[in-house]
Amino acid sequence: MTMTFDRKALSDERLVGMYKSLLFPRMIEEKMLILLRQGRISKWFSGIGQEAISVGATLALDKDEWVMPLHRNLGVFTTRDMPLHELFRQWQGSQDAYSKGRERSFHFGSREHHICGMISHLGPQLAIADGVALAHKLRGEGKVSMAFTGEGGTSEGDFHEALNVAAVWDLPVIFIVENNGYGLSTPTSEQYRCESIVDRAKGYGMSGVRIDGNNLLSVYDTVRGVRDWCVEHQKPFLIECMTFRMRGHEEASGTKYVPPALFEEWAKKDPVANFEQWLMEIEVLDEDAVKAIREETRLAIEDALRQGFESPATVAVTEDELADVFAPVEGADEFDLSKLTPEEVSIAPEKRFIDGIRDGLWQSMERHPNLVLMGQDIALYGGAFKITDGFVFRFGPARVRNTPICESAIVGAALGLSLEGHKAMMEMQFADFVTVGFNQIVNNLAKLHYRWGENADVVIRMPTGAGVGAGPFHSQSNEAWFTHVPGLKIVYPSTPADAKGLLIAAINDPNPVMYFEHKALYRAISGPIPEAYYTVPIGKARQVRVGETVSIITYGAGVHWATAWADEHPDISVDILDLRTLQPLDVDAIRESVARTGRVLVLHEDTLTGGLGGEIAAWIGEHCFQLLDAPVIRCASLDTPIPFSLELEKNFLARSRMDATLRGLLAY
Ligand SMILES: Cc1ncc(C[n+]2csc(CCOP(=O)(O)OP(=O)(O)O)c2C)c(N)n1
Repeated sequence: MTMTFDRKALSDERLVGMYKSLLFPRMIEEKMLILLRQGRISKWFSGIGQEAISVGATLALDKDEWVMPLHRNLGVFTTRDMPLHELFRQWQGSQDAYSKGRERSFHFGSREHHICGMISHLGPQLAIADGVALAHKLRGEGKVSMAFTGEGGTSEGDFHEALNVAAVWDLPVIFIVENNGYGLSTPTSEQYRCESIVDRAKGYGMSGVRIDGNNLLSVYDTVRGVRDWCVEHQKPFLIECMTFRMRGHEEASGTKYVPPALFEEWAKKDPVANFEQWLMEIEVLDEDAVKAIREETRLAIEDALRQGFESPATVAVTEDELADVFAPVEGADEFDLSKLTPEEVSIAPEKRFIDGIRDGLWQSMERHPNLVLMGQDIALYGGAFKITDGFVFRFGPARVRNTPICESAIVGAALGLSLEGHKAMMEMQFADFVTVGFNQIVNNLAKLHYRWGENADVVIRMPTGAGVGAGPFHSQSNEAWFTHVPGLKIVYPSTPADAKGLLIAAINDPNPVMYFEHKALYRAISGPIPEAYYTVPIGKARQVRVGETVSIITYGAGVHWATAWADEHPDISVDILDLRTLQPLDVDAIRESVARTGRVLVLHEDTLTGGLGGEIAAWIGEHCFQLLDAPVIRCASLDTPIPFSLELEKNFLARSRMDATLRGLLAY
């Protein structure tokens, strides 16, 4: 035997229970390999040889502590007692499985089991654990969260961001690195230069330890001790578990690149065989008992498999597919502005656009004690645009949180907060910087509900747009990057009152909402803002003017350009529609506007090609063709990056071509 075990105070019964937990995923996997060869399941990422990590670590946590597993962590799912027949259904893509056939293998989670499903991108899992741990910390609960990564995944920026945030915020998170020697075919020598990954813990101001990942009792004892330490000291911890991947990256990809001697060496360290042998040596089990346990496990697997394969055939129902993209919104119209009494509206003082955002955020913080704000410099400094100035004094630094410069981790943390029943608002310092948080938004937040029914109660505020000579990286309009992604709601107010009401509605909505706020409007636009707490419904456009000659369908700064143009041309009857929400679009309002005029200009500050205007024009072409007297015309900004010089920027912006474009449309 190559391994030594220290049972400490574990009873015989407990040791046998742990053996069963370890054996179960191994025997399931052995069965899966047979099924794979028979073509009864598709892809399989094997964790054979690594089971002691998943099983030991999960056994060490309380059952209501969230785990963020990856593709080789079957042992997490089985140790959390997820019914095996339901797991089989998941792997077959059955409609009655956890992800209703929409996700593969381990890309799903279960709130009941406190398991958060991975996305393929690996690293994003880590920051979700930060958010969960933050929720525990805010509520003073003695709980941890635990996230897994392979050594390959530690090369991702997400690893750095998540560990750094956990350290800076003193979050009780356990980060487990399963160092199995290879990331697909890439050996550790081509993955990192440090001697061991745990050395990095020091760089984060974090404690860490490297252990034998094949020794079940080492893993269990270490993680249990670390768990208690994290709870007591309110700090994160890094554990590097040394192990080996005994099969290919996935079953179809082979192992040619692995020297055969390594397999021989690690076969001797097999976690199941060693533990089993030791239990026999110390006479907790004998050969008959082992045989009986194996037979009992085999029968349980066969039975679950039979049940799993009894699943009815998948029937695609388009309405159901579409309905699951978003979580249902309850009580959406409870505080609808249109229901305010005239007195409430009439006492509305004249305020700036920025005040609308600020008031909406302030009242939401009062209304939702579980709402947490996160962003760079948003606390004492009040944010780059001073929207949260003073918030920290009223709501405290726990709920108004400065963040390190790490957009991806903060979006991930927002999702983690949501898993634990919080609402989260993240302020992008500039909408341009969303690029470094893009993956978390479009792949994690957006797809979550459709994939496994969880909701991401997150609002991301996006200070956007040009007009202030700020150049290519502080002026972009990037809403179209997100309108294309199913699962995100996109709001874009243009008036102070809408800014407040739409922000409150976004925060009340349990789905991820991107809230675009045009920086050039912050202090340039004023209007009445009712003092009351109210919402402007998401998905409803605003008829700015009713006209007969030409429709201008627009949003954001475009609304003000259109209004100014109409004021300058009192002889032309202009119909102006402010979309307010870009996803979902208020197609009824669009149709009504087209019906009134028969001539449509779609106007936006975003660049032309691939902008939302193309989508609106296509929709009008498909649905309102007979109402049109002229082709739908788009007026958008130039297909170039946004230049810095004010002259160049003016030329870039759609507004500079608006007059000529409208004249062309009217003359058609
Ligand atoms: C962002 C991203 N890049 C590449 C991949 C493809 N890929 C999937 S798993 C994997 C190897 C991961 O290695 P490691 O983190 O060591 O985990 P292991 O598979 O060894 O358990 C790669 C390259 C991916 N899923 N996501």
